[in-house]
Amino acid sequence: STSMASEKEAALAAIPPDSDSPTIFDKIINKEIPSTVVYEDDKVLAFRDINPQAPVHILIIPKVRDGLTGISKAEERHFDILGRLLYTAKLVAKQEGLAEGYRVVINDGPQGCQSVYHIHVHVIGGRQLNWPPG
Ligand code: D5M
Repeated sequence: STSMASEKEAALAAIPPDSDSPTIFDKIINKEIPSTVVYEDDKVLAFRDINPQAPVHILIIPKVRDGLTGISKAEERHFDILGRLLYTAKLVAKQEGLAEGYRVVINDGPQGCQSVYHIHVHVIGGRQLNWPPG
C-alpha cells in the first residue's frame, strides 16, 4: 500500500487473529521473503518498513511471538521482550543517525491501525514529525 488511507483500510480489513495464526513477519524472520535487516540478535529483528512514512521507518519485532500479537495482549511473561524491543528502538535510532529526534510507535487493534498481528515497534524519523498523529 502507498498511502495513509490505504494503511488504514488495511488495518480495518485485518481480522485480529488467534494467537497462533502466522503472519507475514514469520516469513521475514525465517528469511522466506526478503527484507532489509538493520539489526538482529537472538531475540529481536529490525528491518525497514516496506511502506515508509518518513526517511527512516524501521520495524522491530520479537523473533518468537509467544502470544504477543499486539501490546494489548501483553502479560508479565513478556516483560523482558518488551524491554528489549524498546531498547532496540534506541539502538536502531542511534545507528540511523536520528540525533535530532524520532518517534517510537506501537499500533494496536483496528482503531490503532494495526495491520500485522505480530507485535512490532515502529521507529520513525529523519524529518520533522507532527503531533497529534492522525
Ligand atoms: O504496521 C505494519 C507495518 O508492516 C506497515 O507499516 C507495513 C509493514 N509491512 C508489511 N509487510 C511488510 C514487509 N513484507 N516488509 C516490510 N514491512 C512490511 P501496523 O502497525 O500493523 O500498521
